[in-house]
Amino acid sequence: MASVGPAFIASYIRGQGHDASLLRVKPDQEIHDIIGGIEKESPDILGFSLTTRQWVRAVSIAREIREKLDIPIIAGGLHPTFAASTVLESGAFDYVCIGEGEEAVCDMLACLEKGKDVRTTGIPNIWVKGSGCPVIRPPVLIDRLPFMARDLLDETEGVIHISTMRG
Ligand code: B12
Repeated sequence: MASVGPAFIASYIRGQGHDASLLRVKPDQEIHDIIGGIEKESPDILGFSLTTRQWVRAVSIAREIREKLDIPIIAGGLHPTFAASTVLESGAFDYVCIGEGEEAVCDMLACLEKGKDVRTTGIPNIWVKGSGCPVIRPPVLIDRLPFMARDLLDETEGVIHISTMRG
């Protein structure tokens, strides 16, 4: 399944001068292999894109990553949107993105880049562990968004993506 949400975020943040890469975790992938893949990219921040059925495994992977790597982790996608406080209470994630992530992630990266505290800055859609629910942005105007970064999706066959809903 193509990771449409992350590919849209990647395209948007690349347009603002950031780098982005995608690590697709396979169903039977060992934790040391996952961590090796992260170390290879050496990111400043790690994001998990999650639906509810991915949650149980994702939280255990995030906990193992925390033990081995000192890196902030943000969770986004449908499950963190529907169950933000549960995701933060798990202790495995520093931030949750509620709803659409393009502008929220970009604002967050700008904040971290300036060495500012995301909690006190108050970024709409970004819930920081231990603080209150953030202000939620109105849906983005999709015509203003660049199309998703298809190079991340590792598609080997001709594929056409059609998304009939978002936001
Ligand atoms: C298209 C779609 C599908 C397509 C997926 C095609 C594909 N290539 O991905 C198909 C038809 C295959 C499908 C299948 C299923 N789907 Co579906 N699907 C959708 C739908 C309609 C749109 C998803 C989408 O692409 N949106 C567009 C992108 C751009 O938005 P997005 O993914 O939400 O990402 C944004 C934000 O969430 C956020 N974000 C996402 N990831 C991250 C990560 C980080 C770090 C951050 C900061 C932010 C962030 O930023 C993104 C950009 O703004 C949603 C409903 C909806 N309106 O969201 C249901 C939905 C996601 N599906 C759902 C379900 C249940 C399923 C199935 C399990 C159904 C089934 N029983 O088989 C399967 C699972 C398939 C799988 N292998 O995972 C549920 C998930 C519920 C939940 N709590 O998790 C939803 C929400 C529908 C519903 N209301 O029940 N689905």
